[in-house]
Amino acid sequence: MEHWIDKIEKTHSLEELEELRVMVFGKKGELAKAFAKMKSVAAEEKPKVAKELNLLKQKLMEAYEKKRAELEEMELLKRLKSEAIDVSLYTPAAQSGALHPVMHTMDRIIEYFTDLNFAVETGPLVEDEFHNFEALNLPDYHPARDMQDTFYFRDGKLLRTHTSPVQIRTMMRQKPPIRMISPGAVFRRDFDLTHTPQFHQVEGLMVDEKGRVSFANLKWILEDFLHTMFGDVDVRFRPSFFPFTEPSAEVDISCIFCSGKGCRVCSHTGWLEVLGCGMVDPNVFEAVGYKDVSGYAFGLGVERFAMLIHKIPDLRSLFEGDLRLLEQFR
Ligand code: 2NM
Repeated sequence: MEHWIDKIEKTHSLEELEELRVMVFGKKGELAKAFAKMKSVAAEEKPKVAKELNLLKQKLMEAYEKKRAELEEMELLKRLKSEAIDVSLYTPAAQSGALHPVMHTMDRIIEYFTDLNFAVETGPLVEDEFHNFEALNLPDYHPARDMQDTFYFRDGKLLRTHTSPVQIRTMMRQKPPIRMISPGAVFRRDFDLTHTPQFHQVEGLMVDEKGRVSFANLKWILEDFLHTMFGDVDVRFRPSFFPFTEPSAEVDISCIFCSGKGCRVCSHTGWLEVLGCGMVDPNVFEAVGYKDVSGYAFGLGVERFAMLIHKIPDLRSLFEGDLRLLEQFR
């Protein structure tokens, strides 16, 4: 029986050890057989034989446990060694993506205004006529509400044609003062060389007690904004019309392609139109239940900004998904 201890001690793997365990300690194993033989031992010998046998069993168990711990430790070390990763190994850099130039431009615009404590508000893309049109002083006979320009659903809902409904929702939810921008996707039934049915806008709104927000404030912030975005350009405000602002203006910068001398991009005018703005029309404030306030609002198209900033000549190249365009913005 003693030779089993020797066998256990000379084992080299956990599998071998398991085989030995069954042979020695199993139901029909060596120990079981030895204990069975006790029956034929003379009565006066029994205590002595039993004692020896139990001692042997204990030694075998100890040898087994010791060997098992040893082999498990070895297996673990072997596994750690084989699974180790050499972090100094060279691998080619993983292909990294990048923001689409439109989203990168959007982020820059948002950053300018959040730095001035404007809140960023968002709203649903599927809107109703009240938030998209009526509250914005666009009566139902207004051409902008035509099926030709707006994507309508059968239930009368529509895809928002601008982000202004977010201003309406924000004003109806909060009291003045309001200082917010609404970046996001908008939709119009317009698809040609210079228009896509989906594009992106950032609009802004500032409202406070009557007399505290002026056209001069609007002029200052938009001039500062355009200098931040386009550098050292001339800025001019041209009187214009929007249903939701009075007075209204469109804002031009001197052409960044020809420095205002006149070229194909600026139709030989020397100017590029980049923004619309104005003082919020009293009818809009009435629609949202605001009294004795004044405010300015403005809106811009992000795709146009992206094209001007990066001098991308063709709108379509922004949406074709051509990696040669996108790789330039990594
Ligand atoms: C523009 C131009 C001028 C505008 C107005 C409003 C609101 F909801 F406050 F009345 N939001 N945005 C606005 C004004 C937008 O985009 C060319």
